Amino acid sequence: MKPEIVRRYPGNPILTKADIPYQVETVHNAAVVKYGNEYIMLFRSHLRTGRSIIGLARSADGFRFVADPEPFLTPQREGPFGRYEEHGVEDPRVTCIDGEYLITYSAYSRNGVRIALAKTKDFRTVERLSLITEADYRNIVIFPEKFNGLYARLDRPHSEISPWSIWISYSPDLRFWGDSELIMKPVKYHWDEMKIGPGAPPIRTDKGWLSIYHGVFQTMDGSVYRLGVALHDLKDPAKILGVGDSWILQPEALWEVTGYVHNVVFTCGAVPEPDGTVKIYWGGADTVMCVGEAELADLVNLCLVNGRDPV
Ligand code: BMA
Repeated sequence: MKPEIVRRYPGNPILTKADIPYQVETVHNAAVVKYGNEYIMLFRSHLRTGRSIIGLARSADGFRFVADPEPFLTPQREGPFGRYEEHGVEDPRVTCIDGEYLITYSAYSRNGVRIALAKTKDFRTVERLSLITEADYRNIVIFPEKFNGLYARLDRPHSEISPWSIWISYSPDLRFWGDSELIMKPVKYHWDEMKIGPGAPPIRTDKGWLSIYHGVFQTMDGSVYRLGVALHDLKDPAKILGVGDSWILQPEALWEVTGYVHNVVFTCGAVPEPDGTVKIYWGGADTVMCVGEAELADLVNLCLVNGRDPV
């Protein structure tokens, strides 16, 4: 058998609802970052209301995680965030920049889905900063470095006219965002033809910023969520140097093909390691958390050799 570009950890799934000390129905779509000697995972969980909260788990090796006794972020009931979080908080992403950990997450309410930004220094307390989009955005990842003094993020607005594409925006203060530009689109009759969206916050490599994104393909049996890679210029992240033609991961394990939503692998985080590998974390079927390892150089190569057009 040919080796897979992403090697699944044999102990998958690494975190499930059975491991969580409070009542949840799923554990999925988690951000993972290194914090001191620990790996911190912020995961999404459905409650029995059908709405989501965000929990936290810790690990010494990136594979075996133990959940904290209480959830990390639950919908705020009052104030400016309360108005936009009443239906739940979902799919966190974490970026470390200037010693602070920035958390973006989807905030759902009767007013639609917006992206909220929070920060933490210690993964014990969390401070909400701002709602950084209007309605109809999901999947926002912030780059771990500034460009010409500006923060940069990959955006994913909803649009029927130019379906679910990836944009870039910049900000001087994390609050006001602009100079937005469309940089990558789904490709017709390709594995990512229906929707694409940023997955893990971009990872710096010597050839460019590696972005692991998700792509969706519509079948007679519903949508299939897979993962792919794109490479952005180190100095100008709006410039895409290449997009892999093939997916890097598709639902295959039992807990990826069946669960709360079948045929889904969905990433919100990946951790580069000093040995040139990267740990990629993904939710399986919106139900459990999984991890796999890949060589960063292989992922970069996939973008640069016979890639697909970005737009
Ligand atoms: C997307 C989001 C993700 C989810 C995926 C598959 O629209 O809701 O959180 O993993 O669908 O259900």
